[in-house]
Amino acid sequence: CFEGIAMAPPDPILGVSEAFRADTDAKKLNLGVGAYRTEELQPYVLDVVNKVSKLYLSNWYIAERLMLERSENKEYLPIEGLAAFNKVTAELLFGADNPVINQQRVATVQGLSGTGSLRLAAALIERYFPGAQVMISSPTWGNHKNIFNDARVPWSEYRYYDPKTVGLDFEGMISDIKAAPDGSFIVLHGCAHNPTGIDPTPEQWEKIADVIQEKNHIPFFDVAYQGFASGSLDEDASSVRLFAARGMELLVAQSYSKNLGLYAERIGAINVVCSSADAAARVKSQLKRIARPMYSNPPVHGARIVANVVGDPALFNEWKAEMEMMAGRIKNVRQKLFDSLSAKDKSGKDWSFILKQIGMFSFTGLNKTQSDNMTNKWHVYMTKDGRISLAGLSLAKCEYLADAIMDSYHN
Ligand code: PLP
Ligand code: TYF
Repeated sequence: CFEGIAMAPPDPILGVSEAFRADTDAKKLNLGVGAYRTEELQPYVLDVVNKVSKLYLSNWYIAERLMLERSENKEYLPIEGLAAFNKVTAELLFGADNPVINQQRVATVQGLSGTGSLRLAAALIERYFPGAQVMISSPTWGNHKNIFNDARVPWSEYRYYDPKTVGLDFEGMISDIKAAPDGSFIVLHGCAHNPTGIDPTPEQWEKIADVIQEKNHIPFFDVAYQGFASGSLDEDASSVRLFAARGMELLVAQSYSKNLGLYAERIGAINVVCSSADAAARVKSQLKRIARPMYSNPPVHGARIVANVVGDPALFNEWKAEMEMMAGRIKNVRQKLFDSLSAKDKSGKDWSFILKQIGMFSFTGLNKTQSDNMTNKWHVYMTKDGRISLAGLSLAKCEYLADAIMDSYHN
């Protein structure tokens, strides 16, 4: 009975890593998936995570003793997740003194990282806002479409990227959000837009909030890079806080994959800001009802790591320093790539858009044929939309990458 099932296509991002692994050339470079690497291009476990995880992982009897001291065991978590995690995650996002927190207007439920949290929110939309339109940016992280498709939530796109300037099509964005039916859900990347690396300016965020408010739309933030974009947790949350300060209802999915390097732990949350504490309690009860038949309750390990890092002032400061270090390394690589491209390109092309982009990714403006040349001739693995992950690049490889881009771009 399974004979009739066709082969599914590979994921356009994760599939790039498979192709990379199969390449035997020593020069190969994986700029496909957005995952942080060191200057030596090795995966990085944050020191703070090592410190906290060692309580559970390293030495069996020390771990056992510490867990007993902390009364930590492997019992099921409640459906909504670890209370200490849910508290700190909402506070990190909004700021501990934010009125939405003090007034208990946020329904926070631990999710299976950013993806699982988005999926819970999509199910909430499907159940309680039947027929509502979700608007996503063109382009966006490819999984957004899969998530809304599988949740049977209709979506359409608003203009975002302008290929002429390799910048933001702000007029297009505003007019498409205006044209959406009243009460649509507008998916916004809180910071470090994936895949373009292009974020609105603070003034543009205000105008976006104006239009969303005028139209009674509901902002739906995807925050996968808090602290990782600018190096500051507060600065990267400023878009979300701007909307919350206007008293708007909104949704925010959070992920700790990138900023704490907890990719495989699947730790994140969905936060729904409501207009009253009473509504927040009801929304939370419904989110739990959605989670229950999907996966029953979330895993505990990542939640404990986040709660312990944020709950300990020394570890929290250490985390912030490590995030700044990671964000700083990416900024240095960005600068070096720009310098190398500008020095090599005799055509007078302006590459400064690379410096204006923020976060892990850079949209190079390379088309599919050019991206294919990058991979086939230069062994540089990247997604076909022209995105490169600067987190997978070292200073030492910038010259090589610039040569590859020059060859692909001008030939
Ligand atoms: N949303 C965006 C825009 C992303 O780039 C990612 C990937 O990092 C995610 C959500 C969710 O990733 P995860 O499920 O690993 O938290
Ligand atoms: O865009 C990226 O590269 C990251 C990682 O299905 C990722 O967000 C990519 C694809 C995917 C899950 C995570």
